[in-house]
Amino acid sequence: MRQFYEECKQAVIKGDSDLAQRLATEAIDKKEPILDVIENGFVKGIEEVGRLWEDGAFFLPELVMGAEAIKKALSLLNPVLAEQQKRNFGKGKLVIGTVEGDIHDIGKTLVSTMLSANGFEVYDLGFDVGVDIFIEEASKRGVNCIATSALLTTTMQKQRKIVEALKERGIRKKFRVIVGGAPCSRRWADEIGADGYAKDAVAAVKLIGELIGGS
Ligand code: B12
Repeated sequence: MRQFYEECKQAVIKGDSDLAQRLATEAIDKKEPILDVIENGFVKGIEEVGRLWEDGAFFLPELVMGAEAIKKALSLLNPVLAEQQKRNFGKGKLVIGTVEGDIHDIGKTLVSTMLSANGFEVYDLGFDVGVDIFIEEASKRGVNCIATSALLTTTMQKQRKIVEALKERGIRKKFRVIVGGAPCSRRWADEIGADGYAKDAVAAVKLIGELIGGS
């Protein structure tokens, strides 16, 4: 791994927000490919924090500090990422959010940024978004897709609830429903009757482009 990416990774593992911000600024100044810096540097750091936490080597404060550090870096990098990735092949409109009970929003925001950069009209509803809010906002905004993020095995059940609620209201066919987040999979999407799953932000742009890009 490039030394610079390693430094970005370590800044997140150490939970050092100042260092993460300095490295993000350096990446911008040096016109680094921002998606690579995010995925090969900062995201590798938060994944390692997650592993250390799972192993019992880290406790909640370290998890929170790691999350703070990557969020600080991304607050600087996301706008530049949007500029670097700017393309205009998307025509679709969508709402995106992290499901109710779940406050993990780092990956969701990355997906949202990439979709906006690729020309989609994105309404980011934030995190801890209730089933009814997803459906009300999607109807109100006239979107063709509801994209949902879930990072917990408990909260991913809300993705099923969204599909069920759309069916109950007789409006399932109006929207493509996409699922994402670490515990999700193609199999999970099939099981709950969603229209698609993507493993990361790049795959999400491709998938959503295929599903609603031409509409
Ligand atoms: C950072 C983090 C936190 C931060 C979140 C900060 C924030 N604002 O997001 C904080 C510290 C707050 C946190 C809290 C908790 N966390 Co946490 N957290 C993580 C951690 C380490 C990283 C998540 C992350 O940001 N990854 C980086 C991003 C870029 O990746 P991503 O989210 O997966 O997103 C990518 C893809 O999944 C995809 N994607 C994401 N969303 C979408 C949506 C669509 C539509 C598509 C197509 C694609 C897509 O594209 C993204 C970009 O590539 C994970 C471990 C892990 N490896 O996932 C644990 C993890 C998710 N957390 C966990 C837990 C248990 C918790 C807590 C319950 C801990 C506690 N006891 O309080 C709380 C829950 C709070 C809540 N109610 O939500 C567990 C979940 C276990 C489980 N089986 O459910 C994990 C897996 C850690 C572990 N190994 O045990 N956490």
